Amino acid sequence: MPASPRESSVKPERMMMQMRTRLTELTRPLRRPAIVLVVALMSPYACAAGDHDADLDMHQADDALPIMQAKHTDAPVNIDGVLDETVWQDATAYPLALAADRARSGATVQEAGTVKLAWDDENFYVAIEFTESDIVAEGDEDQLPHFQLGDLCELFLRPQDQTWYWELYVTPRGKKTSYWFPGRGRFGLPSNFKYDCGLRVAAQTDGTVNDWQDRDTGWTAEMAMPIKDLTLGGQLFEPGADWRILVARYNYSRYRVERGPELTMSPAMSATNFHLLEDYARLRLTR
Ligand SMILES: [Ca+2]
Ligand SMILES: [Ca+2]
Repeated sequence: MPASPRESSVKPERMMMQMRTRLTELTRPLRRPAIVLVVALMSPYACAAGDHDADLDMHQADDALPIMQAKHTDAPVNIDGVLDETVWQDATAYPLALAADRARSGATVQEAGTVKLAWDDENFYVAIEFTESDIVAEGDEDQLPHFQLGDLCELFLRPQDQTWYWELYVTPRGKKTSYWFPGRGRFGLPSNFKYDCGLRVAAQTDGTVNDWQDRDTGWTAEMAMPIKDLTLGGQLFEPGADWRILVARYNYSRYRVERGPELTMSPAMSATNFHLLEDYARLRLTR
């Protein structure tokens, strides 16, 4: 458990701005309708219902949650944003989706993306591949509220038996941000945004960053979160450990008709609120 976050370069005015935005998100109703079950049954996610893994202490309420699998790798993962490692070729590609309430109203994903997961004895890894018409990344430092500054991949992780969770970013320019919340009820406090850890990220872009006049193709990225940071509170990070995960995307684009960025996620949530912890997928670590 990160008890003494190191100081970071977060600017107070930006911190306040992001706090207001995030608090607005949190005031949305927390709910978990049956639509989650429908999402859970869609490929490629496995579903906890019917799963008989004795290592997993399943709660009845978790049975409808999708599962996202991360396979162990013995080969090095080079965090360069290039997804040429064998582990990525073998990993399940989880598609980004809209939240279920938006999908029900007829909205469709404008620009597709996929998420892949892996782990080794040192790190938990995420690889993303996002189709992009307009790559935007106006933040040029780490530890900024990049969701207000451009395109973004956000990784959320939490141990099921605890209240705390992580929010970790990678931008198309390879910038990173690390937030840590002791619990949803302490969300928005300045200390949440001063968290520092060993997160490493890298990205590759196919297109021109911050040039709205042309049309871009996409970006890829890799994230490596040290397991020692995730397990400071005493949780295990190994097969059978009960962790929850969400990978989400902000996608700003000149070509988007609707106002503001497109928000997509894996797994699909019941509503577009990345702090709906109850909607996160169950992370299955396998060897
Ligand atoms: Ca790589
Ligand atoms: Ca974009």
